[in-house]
Amino acid sequence: MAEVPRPMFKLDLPSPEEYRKRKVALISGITGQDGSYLAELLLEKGYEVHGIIRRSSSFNTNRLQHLYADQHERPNKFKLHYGDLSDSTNLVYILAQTLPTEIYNLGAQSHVKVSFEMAEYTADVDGVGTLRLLDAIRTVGLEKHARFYQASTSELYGKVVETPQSETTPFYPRSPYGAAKLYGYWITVNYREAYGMFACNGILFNHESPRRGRTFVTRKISRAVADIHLGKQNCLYLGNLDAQRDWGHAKDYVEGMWRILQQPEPEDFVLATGETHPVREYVEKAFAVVDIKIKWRHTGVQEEGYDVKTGKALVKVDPQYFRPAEVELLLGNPAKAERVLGWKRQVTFDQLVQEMVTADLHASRSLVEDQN
Ligand code: NDP
Ligand code: GDR
Repeated sequence: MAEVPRPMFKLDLPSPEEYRKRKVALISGITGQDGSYLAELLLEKGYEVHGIIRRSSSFNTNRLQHLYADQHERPNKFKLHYGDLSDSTNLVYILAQTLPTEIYNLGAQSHVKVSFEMAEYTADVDGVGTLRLLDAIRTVGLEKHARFYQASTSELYGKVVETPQSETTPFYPRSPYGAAKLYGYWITVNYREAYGMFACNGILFNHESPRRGRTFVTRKISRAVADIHLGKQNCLYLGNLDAQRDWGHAKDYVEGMWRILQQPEPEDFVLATGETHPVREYVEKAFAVVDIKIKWRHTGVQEEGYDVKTGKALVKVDPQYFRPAEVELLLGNPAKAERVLGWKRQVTFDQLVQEMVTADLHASRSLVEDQN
């Protein structure tokens, strides 16, 4: 291997084998859906967990509240650090301060539709941000000590080239988000090959939960179903009802991330359920949880979903939610993860819908009580 001008400064570290006897994780994107589940999982496994959070004028640690509450029972086990994937110096500082054995890069501008409006920012954080973190690892001399997980995505596949999509399917991203994540994917592969880093991509298909952000379609639907059922909302407005997704539960997927970093060799893995469902099926099943049967009819140019008992339209298509370029079909092949990692999704599609609507019914009801 050719000589490279890193690390910039050498920390006095034990051998990689000795170093890895500790269990210390650093998570970017810890305040997000996956970050919160992963932090929980790693704490349960006895890790010391550090997370990078962005400074915000409003409260952004809701998903981590319960972990803070546990602080007194687990002193020095869970710590948050202000930082940002756009700030290299800060990443170097956090790495030198925390000395992680495993680094999970989950931070991202993760909304596909928003990426069309904030393309440059998305490229900077999701693409170059991955490079910044990888370079920071080398800068502090941790490239042989720490393992690196990159949150890659089924959005890399984009336009359908083949299904089901596996580790060998060619990529064809369809959004600035997908294109930025493509850079993140390849720079991770490149640093593995160039510098012998234990750096892996998890190519994860959509995964959801009651902690999913409310602008993603599953959570938007589950919350609307709860609010419509409780008389707080009249109608749900959606975009493309025919897009098909391979939806699993986030809790299962963070277990897969951890397993990817426990392998003897660094490799890339698809995590998926192997099933696909259209958005309209999610809508139908979500309304069924509150005993509403939805049927579809065309009104002029757009379609609407109505309650078969009352005839009232509860779902309408609003073109503002269409994307300039759409990913029509995602269906993953998790065979390699099942074989090598012994990983398999546990939560079925029906269980996922049930859990999300039930949680939103509870959340929506609590809000009513708060206001009363
Ligand atoms: P979320 O949108 O819920 O969380 C994203 C996280 O990234 C948040 O903690 C957010 O912080 C943080 N973040 C955003 N911008 C920056 C930045 N500039 N610097 C540092 N952190 C930042 O995403 P998910 O938890 O759903 O997804 C986790 C990762 O996995 C993402 O990278 C996503 O692209 C990827 N992915 C997700 C899939 C899914 O189905 N959920 C599937 C495949 C990949 P804040 O709370 O302050 O906004
Ligand atoms: P996606 O998730 O783009 O797959 O990216 P999202 O839930 O946003 O969309 C899924 C599909 O539903 C269609 N859709 C709508 N989507 C949203 N958000 N809002 C709507 O009103 C609506 N109506 C229909 C979309 O067009 C799309 O086809 C998610 C993110 O978590 C990414 O970060 C991750 O990489 C991929 O999943 C895998």
